[in-house]
Amino acid sequence: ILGGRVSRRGAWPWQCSLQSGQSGHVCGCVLIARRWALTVAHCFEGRESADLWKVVLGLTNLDHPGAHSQSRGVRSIIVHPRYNRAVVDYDISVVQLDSEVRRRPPASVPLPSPDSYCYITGWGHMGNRMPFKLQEGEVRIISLSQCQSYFDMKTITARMLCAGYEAGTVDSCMGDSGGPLVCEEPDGGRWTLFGLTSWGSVCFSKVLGPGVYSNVTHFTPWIRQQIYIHTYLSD
Ligand code: 4AZ
Repeated sequence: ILGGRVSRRGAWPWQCSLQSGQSGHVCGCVLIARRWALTVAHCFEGRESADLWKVVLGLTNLDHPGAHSQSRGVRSIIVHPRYNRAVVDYDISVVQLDSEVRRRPPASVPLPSPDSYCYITGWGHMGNRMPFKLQEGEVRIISLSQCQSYFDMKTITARMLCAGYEAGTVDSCMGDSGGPLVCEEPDGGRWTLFGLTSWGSVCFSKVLGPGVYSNVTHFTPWIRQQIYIHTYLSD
């Protein structure tokens, strides 16, 4: 996250870190049920085997997991069958944990409201350094047509969502991928998951465009279907 600030411990309880044995933190992820998390498909490129991965929850400081953190193995990785690496379309995957976590996920019945307060969170690049402490940044949803106007070479599809901050001062960056874009209802009500950090031309630019997120609302039926299939129809 660029232009954000350090988050308070426990402020974003659904945020998880997707880690591989060799490299540690690779991507962000979001808990959506006690055994299920979402992330983006591109995190698994070239390493789709579940046993390479673990999911760590309740983390603030990557360097000091602490007593609040919980780690789970991955039972299955379900990459969207239409994921297209070249154009970063359908950039989403569902991750089944090997056992339940002791933490409640956010509400995930997305109903966008233009004046919601939205936040991105993650341990991604800050421009001059990688943080150990989870960062948060406030962003606004940008319309698809306005977003498309920044990108000549890429098409903004209905599977995407763009978000940024007026002068391009807050953005996601490398290492934030797969993490959440959540919005709070204007009256200070529930938090809803709208996006997963996916791509952008660069980090932090008012000229080259805002960050692009996978549009979770678009994928809700597919996510529910995968959870159903893997919960009730597989061994
Ligand atoms: C990345 O490389 C990345 N500013 C993530 C988000 C954005 C750009 C790049 C959006 O993971």
